[in-house]
Amino acid sequence: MLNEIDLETGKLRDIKNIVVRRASDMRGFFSNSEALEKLIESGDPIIYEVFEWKYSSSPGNLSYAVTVLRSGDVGGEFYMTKGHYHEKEEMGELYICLRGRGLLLMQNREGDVKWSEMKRGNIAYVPPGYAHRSINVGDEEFIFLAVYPSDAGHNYGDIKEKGFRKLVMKKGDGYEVVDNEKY
Ligand code: PAN
Ligand code: ZN
Repeated sequence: MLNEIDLETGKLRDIKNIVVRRASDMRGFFSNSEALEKLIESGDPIIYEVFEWKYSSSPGNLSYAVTVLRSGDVGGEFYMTKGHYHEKEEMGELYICLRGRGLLLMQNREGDVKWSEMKRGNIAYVPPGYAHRSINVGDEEFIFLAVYPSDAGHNYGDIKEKGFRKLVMKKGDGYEVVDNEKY
């Protein structure tokens, strides 16, 4: 029940599950698929890793996970997580940033879209009904802790099909949030 996190690196002492997402796992998620294929051919780098702790999946329980999102871009679109709605859409989530600079992009089925800038110490709330994706807009790893109901589940299908309403692109030393023409 008691765990320990290194607040500098996000490293958890006890981990129940690790998910590694390489470029080849991200087909369908980045807008420039040609650039993604090139990246896959040039060594298929890790885009992000998720280190999860869970007590039980039964209703009423909470789980948490540290995500380590690498720095980079695919055809100008910053490295990001796949993003998902929760299978149980009425379930929200809490994000706490430990390191780096990121954005948390959120949208709901009614067409509302919003994003929060994330830096060390920021706490962002994902309300029920909002799909969420993290984007690394900095030049070091973006690391955050997420806390969510254990039975929330992940629905990636809708995002893979249509994406988010907005893309986060490189612009000079910073970023810009632009409309996703394919949405
Ligand atoms: C997070 C995410 C994690 C990876 O723990 O699952 O950052 O992102 P994807 O699941 O979109 O690949 C979370 O939101 N859990 O509910
Ligand atoms: Zn989630």
